[in-house]
Order: sequence, then C-alpha cells, then structure tokens
Amino acid sequence: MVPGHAGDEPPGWYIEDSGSGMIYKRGRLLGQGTFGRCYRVTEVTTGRVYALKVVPRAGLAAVGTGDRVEREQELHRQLSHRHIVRLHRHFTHRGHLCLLLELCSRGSLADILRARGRLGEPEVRFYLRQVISGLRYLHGHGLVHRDLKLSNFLVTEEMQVKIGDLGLARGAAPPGRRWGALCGTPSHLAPEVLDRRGHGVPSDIWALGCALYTALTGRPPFEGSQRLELYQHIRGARYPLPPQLSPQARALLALMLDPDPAARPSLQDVLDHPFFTQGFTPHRLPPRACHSVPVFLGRDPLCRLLRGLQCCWGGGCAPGTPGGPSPPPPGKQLPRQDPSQANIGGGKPLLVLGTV
Ligand code: 9ZP
Repeated sequence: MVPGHAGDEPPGWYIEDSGSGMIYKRGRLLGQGTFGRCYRVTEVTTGRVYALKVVPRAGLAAVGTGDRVEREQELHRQLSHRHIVRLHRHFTHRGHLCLLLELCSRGSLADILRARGRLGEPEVRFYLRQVISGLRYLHGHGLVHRDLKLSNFLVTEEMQVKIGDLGLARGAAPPGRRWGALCGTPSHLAPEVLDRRGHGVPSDIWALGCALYTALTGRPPFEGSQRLELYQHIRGARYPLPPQLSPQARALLALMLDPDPAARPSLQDVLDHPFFTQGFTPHRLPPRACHSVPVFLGRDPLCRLLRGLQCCWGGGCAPGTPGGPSPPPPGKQLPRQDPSQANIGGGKPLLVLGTV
C-alpha cells in the first residue's frame, strides 16, 4: 500500500495503536471536529468501523488546549448512554492524538437539514426527545455540554440520535460560582454567556432552543452581518417567528429563549410542554427522512395499502402539499441573509479562555 501524506495529516493509509497492537485503515475524511479532522476508519482484524478524530500534538501545545483535550477524554471515557457518542479508546500515532469514537453513519442533523431545508414538528420531536435523554444523562452527571448544535447531533444507521463532540463539556461550576469562559458557537451563545455571567444548565437549554428553532425553520434564530449585531439580537432575544410554526412550538421557543436563565424551563419542563404532549411523535423514522419529507401513516388496512404505494413512489410530500412543508415565508421583522449561507449547523465554536 502506498503511504499518503497530505499537509498536517498523519502520514500513511494505516494507523497503528501501538498499545493494543490494533491497526486501523484510514477511510474518507468526514469533516472537521472541534480540535481536529475526523476520518472513517476500519479496524483491520475485526472489520469494525469507527470515527477517528485526529488532533495534531503541535495544536495541543496551544494555550490550555492540551488540558482541554485531556479533559474531554477523561470525561468522555466515563460516559455510557445510548444517546451519547461512545469514546472507545485513545492513543498517539506519529505526533497525533487519536480518539476512536462511535461512527454515526448518517452524519449529523445539520447535514440532514441541509438536504431537507427544514424539518417537520413530528420528526423534530422524535430527534429532540433522544437529545434530551442524552442531555439529562450529562446534566445528571454534573456536566454541561456548552456547544449544543445540530452539527453535534449525530444520526446512526438505525436513525437514532447521539450527542457528539464533548470537546467543550465541563463539570457544572460549584454552587454560587459559574464558569465564565466565553466558549461555544457564537450564534447559539446565551446572553449570560456573552456577558460572562457563566455557563450553566440553563445555557444548554438556550442552545437547545436555538437548535430547535433552526431545525423547524431552516435558519438560526439569531443572525447578524457582524458579531456585534448578532450579540445585540441575542441580548434582546430578538428573533423572527415564521408563520409555519405551530402555536405550541412558538410558546416553547419563547420559554427556552428567555433572556433570564433562571426563567428558562428544565429538561423535564420541556418534555412536559404541550409541544411534546399534544403533538404526534413517531416511534421511528425511515432512513429516507434524511433526504425527503417522511409521511406518517396509521396501522389500519388503508394506511398499510398507502404505505405500500408510498414505497413504490419513493415517499414524501412535495413542499406546499398537505402534510408537506409550506413554501418559505417572505422575510419578516429582521433582515435575513442569503439562505444558502445560513449557519444551520451552528458554525464553528468560539473559544476565549478565562474565567470570572
Ligand atoms: N457528512 C457530509 C454530508 C456533509 C458526512 O459525510 C458525515 C458522515 C458521517 O459518517 C459516515 C459522519 C459525519 C459526517 N459520522 C460521524 N461524525 C462524527 C462523529 C461520529 N460519526 N462523532 C463522534 N464524536 N464526535 C463526532 C464528530 C467527530 C469528531 N463527527 C463529525 C463532526 C464533524 C465531522 C465528523
């Protein structure tokens, strides 16, 4: 096999974990995570596939980053939950730290949203329930994620969602104190995080509200041509409400995007909200929901027949048809940028070290 070497990537088609003796064949580049590139890899002896995050050691020498990656592994290795991506092991290879993570073969919810434009309320409930289950586990272990966004919600072959990239996760601050570092993704930063009043559980609820809004509308709630403008919109909790949102969705968003962190709902409150309790949530989603609008049918014979026909047609409602998405509304209230440039994954995380 011809060894390859591109830029700062580790050279070679094969990556060896000298500790365990395991060899991994490097596959395609999946994308860029918080601290490094991520590849699909195959364990040569077993054929198992993983996502391998490769972080250059040189990058780790940057102020504080080494500690943070150490902390990510420390935290992550102790976690085991069906809606949290698993960290199988880590090792170093030719000056690179390699994290062997669970592969979620259908990519992220941001990828799905890019293909779909926006998602329907039933499927958003389906995905969000699973994210909330994983997040309850994290919060229950005294951890806040600090970078919740659609590109960190990964979808498995079986259409299950897992929270990934715990790169910024951190233990909740001791009572009476809050972590004051400005980190996370600019468009999803809560007002108290911007004002360095710290990042606690309510700041994760805010970011989850931003992800919910983005999934339902195809746009993040807060945008701005410049950072300052974005931050003004966040501080004032000023976001447009497109007409296609149900009254329940609007009401839940208003609670989650409350500028006062103490007034925001808990995860249990979110699950108990009419958006969840009054609306239909499918038990599973067909994989074609990654590309086209799923149609949910009941179990009676007519529905079964329709389901069969739907398979023949390829499924889905066209935009504008009953059950399908309504055409995008004209721009309202706040000026919007070009939709193709919309920051639906949440964008790159921002990190300014320092605590208050
Ligand atoms: N995305 C393109 C459509 C844009 C993909 O092709 C794609 C495919 C994936 O699997 C085949 C995939 C992500 C994107 N899978 C995946 N990505 C992960 C991941 C697990 N599985 N993670 C585990 N922990 N954290 C995440 C993170 C890796 C660091 N990611 C993605 C973040 C950006 C790229 C990979």
